[in-house]
Amino acid sequence: MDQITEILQQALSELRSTDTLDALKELRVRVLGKKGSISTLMKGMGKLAPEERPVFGQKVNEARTAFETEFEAKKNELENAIKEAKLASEKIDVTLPTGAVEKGVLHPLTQVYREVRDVCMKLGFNVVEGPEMELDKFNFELLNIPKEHPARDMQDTFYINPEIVLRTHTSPVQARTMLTNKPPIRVICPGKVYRQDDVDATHSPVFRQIEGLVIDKGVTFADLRAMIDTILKALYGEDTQTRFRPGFFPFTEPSAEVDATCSLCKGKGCPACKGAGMIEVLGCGMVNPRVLEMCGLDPEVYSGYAFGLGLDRLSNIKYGVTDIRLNYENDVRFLRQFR
Ligand code: 2NM
Repeated sequence: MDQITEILQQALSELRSTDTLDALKELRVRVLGKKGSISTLMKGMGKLAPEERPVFGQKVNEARTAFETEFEAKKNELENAIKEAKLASEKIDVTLPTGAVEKGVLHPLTQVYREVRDVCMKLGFNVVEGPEMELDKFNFELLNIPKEHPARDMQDTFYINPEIVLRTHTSPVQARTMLTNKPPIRVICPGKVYRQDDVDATHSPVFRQIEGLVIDKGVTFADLRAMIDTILKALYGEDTQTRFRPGFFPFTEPSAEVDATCSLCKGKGCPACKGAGMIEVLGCGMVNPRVLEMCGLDPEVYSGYAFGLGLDRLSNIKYGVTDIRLNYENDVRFLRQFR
């Protein structure tokens, strides 16, 4: 009986001075394992008188339970200490200053798009989008671009099949809008358009456009002039002047090409405007009555204007960029400059 107490006290004292999980496991084997001190006690039971055995057995079991209870407590204590140490070592001070993080910038075409969109939306325009694969009917037919028009040539237009093209402008979105909405209509249609052009400094087979359309009773060329003036002043500065020259588009009559004061030299003349001080920025006109009629609107009741602008051209003029390809190459050295 004394031996049991002694062995238990010995085991418990070792347990209390153990400070690693490995040493703890090793101690457990030495005490409770097959050849452990407590197991060995049980083996010695045969030497006792039969009437002594139950008392002895019970005492050994109590010793085992006492050891196991303290063992579990010690194991928890060590595991918790390890966890605490790990948490302490992984602690992050979120208030410490960091190294400088470089922020991304909006692509110049996105910036110019948003500027034009915002000024139009303030004036009551809605943004409408449409499919990039478009029916010939919407891309050409309803816009008064007849079958023999050069724009329809395979050389200029990407055909998916004889009836479906990659849209060559966003005007088909406006034809769809006229067919499905009653005036007053005030929309801008932004998006990608496609033309079979060889890539060079001023041409890309895919580029971005915004077209605007206003239809109502009594809309005049003066309204168009005011609108174009407002957009170009918002984009290039309040001191920007505009000049309307006669032009031709099948879907507008009369049509105009618009020059703006060169934003780089403020009209003095520079390489960007070839010394002229003004530079062509967009096309526009009064919607051709034939287009109104084909799109389901009575030209005796309604009139309207439309304009179309290329975002690449507008952006390159604004920032003095001389090659359209830079807009599509995503060279960070180019993009970083639009902060
Ligand atoms: C331009 C120039 C002039 C235009 C016309 C239309 C529509 F659908 F109303 F007929 N949409 N866009 C238009 C007019 C586009 O781009 C240089």
